[in-house]
Amino acid sequence: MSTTADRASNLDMAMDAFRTDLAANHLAPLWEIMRKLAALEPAKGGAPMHWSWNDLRNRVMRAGELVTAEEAERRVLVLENAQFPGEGKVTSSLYGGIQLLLPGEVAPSHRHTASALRLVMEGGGGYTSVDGEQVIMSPGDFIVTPSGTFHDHGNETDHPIIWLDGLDVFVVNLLNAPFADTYPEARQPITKTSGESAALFSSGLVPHGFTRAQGGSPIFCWPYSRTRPALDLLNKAGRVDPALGVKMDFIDPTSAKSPIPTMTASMRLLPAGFSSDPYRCVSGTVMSVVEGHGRVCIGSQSWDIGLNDVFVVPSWTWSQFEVDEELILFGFSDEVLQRQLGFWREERMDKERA
Ligand code: 1HN
Repeated sequence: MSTTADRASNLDMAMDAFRTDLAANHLAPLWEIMRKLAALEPAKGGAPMHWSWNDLRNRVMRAGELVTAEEAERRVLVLENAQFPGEGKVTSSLYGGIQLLLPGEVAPSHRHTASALRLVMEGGGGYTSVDGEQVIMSPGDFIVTPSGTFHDHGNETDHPIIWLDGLDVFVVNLLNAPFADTYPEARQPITKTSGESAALFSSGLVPHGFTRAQGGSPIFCWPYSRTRPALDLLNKAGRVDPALGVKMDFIDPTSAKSPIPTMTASMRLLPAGFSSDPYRCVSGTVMSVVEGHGRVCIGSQSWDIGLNDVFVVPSWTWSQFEVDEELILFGFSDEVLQRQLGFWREERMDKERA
């Protein structure tokens, strides 16, 4: 006579055999992996991260002694989230890196499906050429190279130029849509005057009869000399969100949308003495300090933050800021993509209740 225990062990053995048979036939029982596929809430957004500018700068300058921009194609130290070693991911969906161009160097022209955004961290006067126009870089400037546009970078100054890159390569690769090629020469031909795209599309004017067609942003640079006074004025006007401070998103003025369809980039001002309400959202965010000094708490970790430090607030992780000296923070995330897909969620904690 079979006992309950016998029946249970027979069932276990049958299930083991079934599992083996399924695996051999490229099938799997959903009931054993369902929660992995449809988690109760985000848990794999990466770890909170912080890199100090001193460490980043020293190491990227060391890379400058060991490899040229031309040899490397792009001389970049990839920001790797500790939860994704070896994957080149700064968050679960985004790529981030620190790029160096030494005096006289050119990073040769190429194009790819992935879009790139940049925040200039150190050294004015270098350029990125996009779509036949040299875009001059100054610290704090936000610059984009839309999907499929040839782009090369050059430094004809006497000082190093360093910037933060963000790319949507993992989104492109998830969809298995990557294409890339190189321009036959290191520099693409310059067919436009520097500032031409800004004058055409970014001064509250558009060429007579212009209508927005498909395609990427027609402007490539959002100068800090315009961003900074706007944040200042809005701060003085009292437009300070208790969690986010004065937060403004970069847009393509001809579409009022993010200049890159997969990534949102923002600049925010947190006033001196500000203590933010804790905030979390589903978009893991890479941030860097453009000015000022303070402290950030991300999940259970906390760091002092100062000029050009880079840190990561992972998806659905609480962050909170304490400000000593008025902070200007740059950030980029996949927010626009998640909003478009209907996935967007955010949550604020009222400090009075926290
Ligand atoms: C790229 O083209 C640049 O153009 C930087 O500066 C980083 C990372 C992966 C793929 C392409 C650039 C990149 C990249």
